[in-house]
Amino acid sequence: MTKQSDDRRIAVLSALRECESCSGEALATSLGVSRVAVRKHVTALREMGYEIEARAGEGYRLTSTPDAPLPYEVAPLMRTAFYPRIDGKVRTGSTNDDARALALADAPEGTVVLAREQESGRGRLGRRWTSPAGGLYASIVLRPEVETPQAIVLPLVVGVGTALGLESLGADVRLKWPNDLLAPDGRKIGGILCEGLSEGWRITWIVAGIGINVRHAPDEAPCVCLDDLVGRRVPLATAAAALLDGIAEAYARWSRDGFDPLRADYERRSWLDGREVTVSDVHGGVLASGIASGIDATGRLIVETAEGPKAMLAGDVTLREPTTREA
Ligand code: BT5
Repeated sequence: MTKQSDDRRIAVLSALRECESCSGEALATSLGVSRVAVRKHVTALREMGYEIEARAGEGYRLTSTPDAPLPYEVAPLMRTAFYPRIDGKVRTGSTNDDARALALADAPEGTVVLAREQESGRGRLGRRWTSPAGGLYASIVLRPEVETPQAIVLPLVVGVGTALGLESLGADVRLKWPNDLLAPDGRKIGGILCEGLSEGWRITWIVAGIGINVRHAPDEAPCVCLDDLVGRRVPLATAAAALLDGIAEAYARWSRDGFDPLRADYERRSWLDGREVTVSDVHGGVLASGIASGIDATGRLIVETAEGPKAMLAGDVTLREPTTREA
């Protein structure tokens, strides 16, 4: 859709918000478009989930706005100007797949895909991300100007940004290296999945995907939802705007100053520090066992093992305590 057409759709929506009942003709005249164009915009808005009644002789009436992270709801709530394009859907397969397709089609940095339900949401290593309606699923196209190995820290940067966003809504969150968001009691509220393409030392694109349980806590390993954490119903558009603002802030700091200055922000929220952990590789092989003692300047997890400190670049972390939970 062109910018002009998008602006007209927003204008149709604003007009519908302001009048009890607007005739197609009045809308067409005030916006300077044909009645056919008005009808097309109304159809498109309905497809996005807006309920718009059309009565013969009376015109159009907006009867409900969906609780969904739709661009026309999210954009006015955002502080940042980082995101040039926001696509919002009620339902999709995986926002990471949608964002990847946009990245491959040269979408600029900051292009976002949002949804409130995913049919095939995924976690790391092909694991499933349960994505019922009422969650927030977001994927952002990033094109960081760093060498490929430096981007390994991106899930942590996005984690800090996500925490900033959820905290602005009143949630107390912790970060579990490398990509989990937890409540202080260890229940999982969200996760981050970064996928990308590089050419040698240059990153072509990275899609940062974030899944947050907002309305419901799915029937998974101990998990929690945002509404329960903050004790009120958070509209999905509000949650999306807060998330995107938080991530834009952390990403801008990382792009400018690198990870080191963000390290304190990560460690302050780190759920693992001081706990006995086992870090495993993709096949379940143990890479390190000991006490997690922090994150280094490049984002690696430091584990104090019997043989001395070990710095972990990647892996799954389980606790070696009675509350052991899978990542
Ligand atoms: C993650 O993987 O935690 C990353 C999840 C990223 C999801 C987002 S949603 C938007 C974007 N589009 C996608 O398709 N994906 C991204 P991992 O660390 O591998 O954790 C997966 C594990 O978390 C599963 O094996 C379950 O144990 C658990 N799990 C699944 N769904 C959950 C949920 N909704 N809430 C809490 N835990 C969940």
